[in-house]
Amino acid sequence: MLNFYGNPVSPYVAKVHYLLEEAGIPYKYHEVNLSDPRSKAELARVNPFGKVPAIELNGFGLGESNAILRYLVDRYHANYLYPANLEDRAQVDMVTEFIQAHVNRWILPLVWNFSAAPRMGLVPDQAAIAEAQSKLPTGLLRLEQWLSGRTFLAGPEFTLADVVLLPVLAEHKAAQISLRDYPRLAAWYEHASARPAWKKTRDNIASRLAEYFAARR
Ligand SMILES: N[C@@H](CCC(=O)N[C@@H](CS)C(=O)NCC(=O)O)C(=O)O
Repeated sequence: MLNFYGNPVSPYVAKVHYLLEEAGIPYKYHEVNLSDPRSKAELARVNPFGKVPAIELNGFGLGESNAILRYLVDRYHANYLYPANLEDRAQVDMVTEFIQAHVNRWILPLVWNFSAAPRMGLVPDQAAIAEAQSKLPTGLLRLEQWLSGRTFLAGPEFTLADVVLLPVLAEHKAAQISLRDYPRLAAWYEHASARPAWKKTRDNIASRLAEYFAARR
């Protein structure tokens, strides 16, 4: 059985969580308390970089969300998400890396500072908010342009590139981002978020988050 180490506050964890549901991979979830040294020591045995998400399968430990996603689709033969043809695969990788570096990278601090931190009684970092708000529109605009004539992010079918964006863009309201100026992206989001595996993941994360914040107030 695959062991999956996560924390409900992390959108990086949500990416792996969603892939597991999307591809129908059975797993056992372990919640990591990131402020407990014992919980982090256990995590470090699986991911030497000490971060969530992490997975362990038959003694093999792995961290870094995108590396985990690629490993899981290959290991569990979820081939529909990651084409075998080298050029098609490279396009999925290109879009995935762009999303990570120029979109998800900036949505994360907004979610944290506008939503998670206040719910945990922490003071939001205004400089991080300002930086993310200045950088994110360029990334969103490039994706908006890229989506011209496309239904999915990298090719004619739903792929890993879509998996990487969906759980993070799903936080756009928490991040105080309006999709009004990005109609193609809004249409993509509407379409992608109707997937049954995403609805299941979203509900699961919402209930874990509610418990998480209740325990910290
Ligand atoms: N690049 C990593 C980022 C993972 C990451 O930053 N995880 C955070 C939670 S969102 C974490 O584990 N923080 C705890 C720590 O750094 O001690 C990925 O894509 O998985």
